[in-house]
Amino acid sequence: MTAPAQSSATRIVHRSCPTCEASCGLRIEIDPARQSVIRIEGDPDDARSEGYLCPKAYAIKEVFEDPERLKRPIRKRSDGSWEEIGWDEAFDFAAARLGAIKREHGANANGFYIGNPTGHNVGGQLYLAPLMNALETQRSFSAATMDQFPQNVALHNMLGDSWMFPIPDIERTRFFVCMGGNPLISQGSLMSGPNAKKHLRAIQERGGRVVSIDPRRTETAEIASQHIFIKPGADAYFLLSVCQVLFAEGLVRLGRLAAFTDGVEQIERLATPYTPERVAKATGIDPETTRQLVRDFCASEGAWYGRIGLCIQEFGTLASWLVYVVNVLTGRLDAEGGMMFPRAATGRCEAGRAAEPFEVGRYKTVARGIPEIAGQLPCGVMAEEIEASSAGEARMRGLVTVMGNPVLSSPNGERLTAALEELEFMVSLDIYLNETTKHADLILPSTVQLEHENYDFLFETTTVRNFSRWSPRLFEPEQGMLDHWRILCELGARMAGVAWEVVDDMMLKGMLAMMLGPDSAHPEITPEEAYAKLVDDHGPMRMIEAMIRLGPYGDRFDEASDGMNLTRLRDAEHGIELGPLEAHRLPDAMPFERIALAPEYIVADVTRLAAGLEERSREDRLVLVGRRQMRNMNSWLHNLPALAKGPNRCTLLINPDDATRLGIEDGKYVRVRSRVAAIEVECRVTDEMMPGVVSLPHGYGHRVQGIRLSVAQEMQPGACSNYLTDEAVLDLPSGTHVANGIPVEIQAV
Ligand SMILES: Nc1nc2c(c(=O)[nH]1)N[C@H]1C(S)=C(S)[C@@H](COP(=O)(O)OP(=O)(O)OC[C@H]3O[C@@H](n4cnc5c(=O)[nH]c(N)nc54)[C@H](O)[C@@H]3O)O[C@H]1N2
Ligand SMILES: Nc1nc2c(c(=O)[nH]1)N[C@H]1C(S)=C(S)[C@@H](COP(=O)(O)OP(=O)(O)OC[C@H]3O[C@@H](n4cnc5c(=O)[nH]c(N)nc54)[C@H](O)[C@@H]3O)O[C@H]1N2
Ligand code: SF4
Ligand SMILES: [Mo]
Repeated sequence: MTAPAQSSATRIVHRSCPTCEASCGLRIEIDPARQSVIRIEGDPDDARSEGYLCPKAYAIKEVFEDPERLKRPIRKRSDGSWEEIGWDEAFDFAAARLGAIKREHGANANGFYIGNPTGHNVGGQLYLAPLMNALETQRSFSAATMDQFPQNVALHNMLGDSWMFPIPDIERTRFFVCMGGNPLISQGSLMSGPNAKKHLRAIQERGGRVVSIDPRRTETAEIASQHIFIKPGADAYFLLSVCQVLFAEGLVRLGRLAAFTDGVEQIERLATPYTPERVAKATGIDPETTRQLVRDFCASEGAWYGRIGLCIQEFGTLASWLVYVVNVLTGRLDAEGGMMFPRAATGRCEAGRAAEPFEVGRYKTVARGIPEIAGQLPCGVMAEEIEASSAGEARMRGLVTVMGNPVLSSPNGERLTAALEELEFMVSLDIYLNETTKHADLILPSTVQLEHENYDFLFETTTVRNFSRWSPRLFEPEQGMLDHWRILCELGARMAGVAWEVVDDMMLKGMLAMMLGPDSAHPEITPEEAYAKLVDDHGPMRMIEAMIRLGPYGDRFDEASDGMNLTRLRDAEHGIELGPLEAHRLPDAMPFERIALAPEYIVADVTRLAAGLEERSREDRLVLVGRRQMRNMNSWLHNLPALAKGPNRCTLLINPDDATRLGIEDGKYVRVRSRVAAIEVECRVTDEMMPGVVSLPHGYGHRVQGIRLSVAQEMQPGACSNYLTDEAVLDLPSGTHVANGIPVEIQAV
């Protein structure tokens, strides 16, 4: 492979792209003297991405160059304008205000919201702890309750670890069923792997099949061997009918899983009434299609995968759980070509972990009495928890948002917009003055991707191929800029009244004490010896170093061994390739001794499902689902010209029959109304939509005053689909919101 020409003043550096889960390898040409990026290409030597990249790869350059991104803390003046202040003053201000609220009204008078990019930044993720410890609040919100939380709940109850995701063995499978996901666009979620199109095509090229089950004929469905329309929210009915067919036709084969799985008979009892005929009206799927799909799946090795379309819906936990049940009943869990468990270099999926208790209802929301579930509250209740009219004296008065834009990404954004104004104090860790952070009293901006080092921490547990990757800092940040971890650590430390260095050391030493010592798996080294050997003085890479050296590929702090350590990791320009996923990791790698196929907590919700069948079979209301797009990442890439250019993308897709019935024309604007609000959007009439279902992307809605996103406002303002999302409707076992399957009315305007 010949490298492209390069001038002598420039340098080629490699790092991974932190924008989406795929974590593609990038080859970046920079001019160090000018601190500028000249070119971004896919890294052909990255074993996972092999040179692939998508248009969003340019986000790291464009965010870095964006003149509107914030570089210094800004504080709101009493007239609503903003002034830059120093870090010292900013930290003191935030700590004093949050501290005062805590003292006067109790810890729960503060709350926090954690947004998606936190998962893409190792420092952000690891240093949430000091802030949370200082706040001590039960009001903990995050994007998880608009995302994968039903899957967490299912896995917690089945395997004993909510973050132990089985990942489709996309590189080897011969039959891939994809429900409620569009990997061609998302690049695979909880199936993190670059170039989904290549992988799906390869399945077909080796004689296998790809089946998409989705209310929209998505980009993935377009290249699939088969696409089946399903009515939104009906997946649990459909999956129970899949189980019914498996039992009725004698196709249940647990294989080696049988030795450590409980609850098979109970699943059979639950599934028996749900014949494909009985659920056909509710799902919109012809019974013979279901039967044939089940037979075909069983005839070949395969992986049955479900993603966000199955999560943010009325029966999110049941649907997510049943996907895993189908994989177990067919012996595809933990098997080659099926769904397997990655082996993270940081060792988070190894034998010997204790199961975390699954706790529910230790506390409840004030306004509606919604129980906490494993420490989470639904993010869409933030507004009612803030409003004096709903939560009274026990209301939330202080809020910290960390890399999140809940006004656009969580339910009933208009209500949240108004509620945020009622807060006594709000501080946002964010790089933009946007729809959410404009309500803050203080914004704390961090360095951006090219200005800090990173480690792909979360996605080594969700990858389609084992890898470990560190990414270097390419440019020195301007003086006075801080990394995420420093900001979070220092904010927590100031609230606790200690120096951030002390908090940083305490965290690390606490971790080492848990991992090492006489009774641990590593009696050969003491926590003190390990501490002395760590390369960095501060920051997240110390914790990563400890995890890696004690992890499955690590050097156990023995420099003579050829195992992984931080120096070797940092020297590996293209990341460290750790091979394909391995089968037969269960039961050792899960905290439970046996798979609980029918956990009581989840099975209890089948009653709610059963009660809804008749109504679902009858109804013919129009419902709204979401849609991801190649050049978006949730709400935050619209201010980047390279990604925002082109025609309006915030369009409502509607089936021609529905359009004719409602008198709607292609290209015209329509008003979409839900129980909570109405918005106006441009309409596209297309038979890619299932009749009765319309689709709108989320993350738009930049036409508001007081934000600094002029490119987004000019090029892709759109309207906010989550203004329509009803915060009152929940998937009960997980407290996750229903953003897919929202009943709407549509009118031409
Ligand atoms: N209707 C509907 N709603 C959805 C979804 C859906 O499918 N349909 N999907 C849901 C899902 S899966 C998710 S994950 C959520 C996302 O929900 P959120 O995480 O709340 O929203 P984002 O748009 O990702 O907001 C990211 C924020 O982080 C800031 N940011 C980005 N990069 C950096 C950085 O490097 N440093 C700092 N300090 N800040 C940064 C951005 O400015 C922005 O404010 O949306 C959810 N909402
Ligand atoms: N380009 C791009 N990539 C992204 C993101 C992005 O915003 N843009 N966001 C990232 C994030 S945060 C996440 S969580 C992942 C999500 O990754 P995916 O899960 O692949 O997300 P979507 O593309 O939203 O796919 C959801 C699909 O579910 C379908 N659907 C809706 N309701 C139902 C239903 O009731 N049943 C069924 N069976 N299907 C339904 C929708 O039509 C849609 O095709 O993507 C990540 N990658
Ligand atoms: S697919 Fe994701 S990780 Fe790969 S270049 Fe695009 S945004 Fe970056
Ligand atoms: Mo997400």
